[in-house]
Amino acid sequence: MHLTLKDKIRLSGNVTAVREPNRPDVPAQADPGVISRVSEMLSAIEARGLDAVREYASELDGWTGGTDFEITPKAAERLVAELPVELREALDAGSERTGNFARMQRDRLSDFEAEVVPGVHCGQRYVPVETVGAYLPAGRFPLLASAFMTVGVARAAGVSKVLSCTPPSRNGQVHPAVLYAAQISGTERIFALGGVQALAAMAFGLLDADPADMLVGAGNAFVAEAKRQLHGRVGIDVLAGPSEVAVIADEQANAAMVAADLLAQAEHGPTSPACLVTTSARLAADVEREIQQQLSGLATREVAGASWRDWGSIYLVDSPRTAVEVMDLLAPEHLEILTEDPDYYLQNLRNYGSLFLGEWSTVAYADKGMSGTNHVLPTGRGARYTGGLSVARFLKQLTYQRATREATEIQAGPTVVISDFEQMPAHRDSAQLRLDLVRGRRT
Ligand code: HSO
Ligand code: ZN
Repeated sequence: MHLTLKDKIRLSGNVTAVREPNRPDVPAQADPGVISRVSEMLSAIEARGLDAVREYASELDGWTGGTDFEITPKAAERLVAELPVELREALDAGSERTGNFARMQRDRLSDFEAEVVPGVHCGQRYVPVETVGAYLPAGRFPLLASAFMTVGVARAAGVSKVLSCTPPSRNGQVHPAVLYAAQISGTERIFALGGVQALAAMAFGLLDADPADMLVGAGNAFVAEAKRQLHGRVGIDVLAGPSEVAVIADEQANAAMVAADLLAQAEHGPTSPACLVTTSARLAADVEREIQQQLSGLATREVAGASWRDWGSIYLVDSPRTAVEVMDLLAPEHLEILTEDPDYYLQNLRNYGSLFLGEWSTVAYADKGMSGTNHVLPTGRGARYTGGLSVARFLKQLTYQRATREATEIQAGPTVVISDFEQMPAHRDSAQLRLDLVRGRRT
């Protein structure tokens, strides 16, 4: 996340780069090798079905079983029993909170019918998608709360069938905590299947379950590319790149807090951008120092350190207004406001995935499901045109209309005129027929 020259020209105030990434922004397009590999895999799976799925699973995940990837209820019970009670309780809390917020959002999406011109009624209904396939990653970090955000929110929307896939570990089982999180979120079935082969199997209906109408859940670059290529054929949530964080902080912010929150997202992977925008030169220097200090004690310092070194940025701005302009250009996935008047930012910012107001809100809470908002959010400036995953994504906003005989004049006349102009006689006829009937020229 950094400001290009073009961005800087668009700003009305002054900005000074205290530190800029030494790498360019992550390209929006996947690399051509990934694109062609994914397309090859999807074609092979579509042509050869489960046999191809099994071959990829054994090549990529060391799968030694057959073509039945489902975790049986018995195996699931055994795996879940291994988990510490404390972890289960924490997951229960996150799942419940995320579900509650999603249900509150659901209750605020309303169906309606209204008379738009005399005799013509239009309406909208929210209808849930029927079958959702959730991908639950278990790579470097299992990101347990992802099940709440995908499976759980789909359920809150009223989706009746949710199946989940998560990559198998070397013994052919799945991560017990991922399994538990998926179960409490309301998945019906869970399969030990990872990556592109998992998404393809769900989309093509190869898993002895209905084909998924929609695929959700984050994963690596291959998973994101598979969703991109399947999009249209199925619905998707968002195309997520590396996790990002940005912070707006002023003179009074706690530098240790700012540093900790920047590092929390830098920890995700060696290409996770973190950006501080501040009105205080002193704070900028303090945060840089704090980051180096905290890094030295961090078990994930290699990843987080690489991220900060290559993708970290700090900008000094002349005013809160410039800070808003900068952030609206960067459109970060997560944005924390550690300033005196956070509400100023709530009222003025337009582009972010999720906003964290004041020092007692932090991204880590939301990441683990503790605030209740969804953590599946747009990255790579995607927040310019979309919000994140929410209950609304699983609900199709459907419309309908009904008209009275008396409303024929209102609709048919102009339809005839437009159809004639477009030279579409069949359209004209369907309007004219009704007009003739109403005018008694035809019976
Ligand atoms: N920051 C990630 C979500 C997450 N992090 C879950 C940790 N656990 C993407 O928003
Ligand atoms: Zn995170």
